[in-house]
Amino acid sequence: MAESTRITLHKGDVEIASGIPAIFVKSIGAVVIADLHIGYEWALGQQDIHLPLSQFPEMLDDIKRLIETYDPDILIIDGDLKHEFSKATAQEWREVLDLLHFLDKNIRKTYVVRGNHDNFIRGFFRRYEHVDFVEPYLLLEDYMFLHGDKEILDINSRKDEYEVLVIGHEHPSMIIVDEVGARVRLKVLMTGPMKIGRELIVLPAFSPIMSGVEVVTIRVGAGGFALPQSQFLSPILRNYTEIGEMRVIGIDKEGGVLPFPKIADLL
Ligand SMILES: [Mn+2]
Repeated sequence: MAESTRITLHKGDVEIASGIPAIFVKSIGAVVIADLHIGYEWALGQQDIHLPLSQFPEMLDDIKRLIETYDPDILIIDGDLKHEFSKATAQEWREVLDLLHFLDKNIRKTYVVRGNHDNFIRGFFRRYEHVDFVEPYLLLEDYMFLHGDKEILDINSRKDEYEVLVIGHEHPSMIIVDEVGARVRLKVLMTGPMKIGRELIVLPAFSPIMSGVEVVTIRVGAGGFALPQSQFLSPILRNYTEIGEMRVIGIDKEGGVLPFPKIADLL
């Protein structure tokens, strides 16, 4: 993993971990990740796309590295802990249980915020003392953590209770094409103002095999283009932001943390 400049957001309270798609929120001692999609390989397998390896060991290693780096009191999984499971295989359920067991033993408190893929798992959480399942969002200090697949009234009606909304769901990524046509894909975190006077942070997918939505494409020396506002997955990005005003920050295991200007200035 590359060492790189640490980028901070929200008056220095949010730090971006070098190379791992996660943030650390200092005021609440929390590492925040989103979109693990455990079991995605098996869903692909149903469509006869067979990946050689499970993504799970890499995600567990990344979580261990985040714990070593930040020694967090809290881990927040901001939705889509798992993907869609067929009932045929037990492997994906085992991975979910292995992860929850590990978190229960190693972190004082884990919150799993419900994502649109997190069906049929509520019952699992009863067996863990230090892991809670919350829906539809979690409010802690200056922050609201919400998965982001749905717009909810509380974003507006409770806006005096938070300053920063943190979502996942979008899996943002960026494509850079150089003069000879080489393409690089980077996961990106998006951040910028919301029309209701709050800040938004959109986390990239924690899953190493989720390629992501191409939010912006930059052709070196020839300008770039952005996904039209109406084509974003999350209604929060579609309805509460001006996409051009959002900034993207690349997060890459080899490249580290790579800040870019706001999208309007990249085009
Ligand atoms: Mn989702």
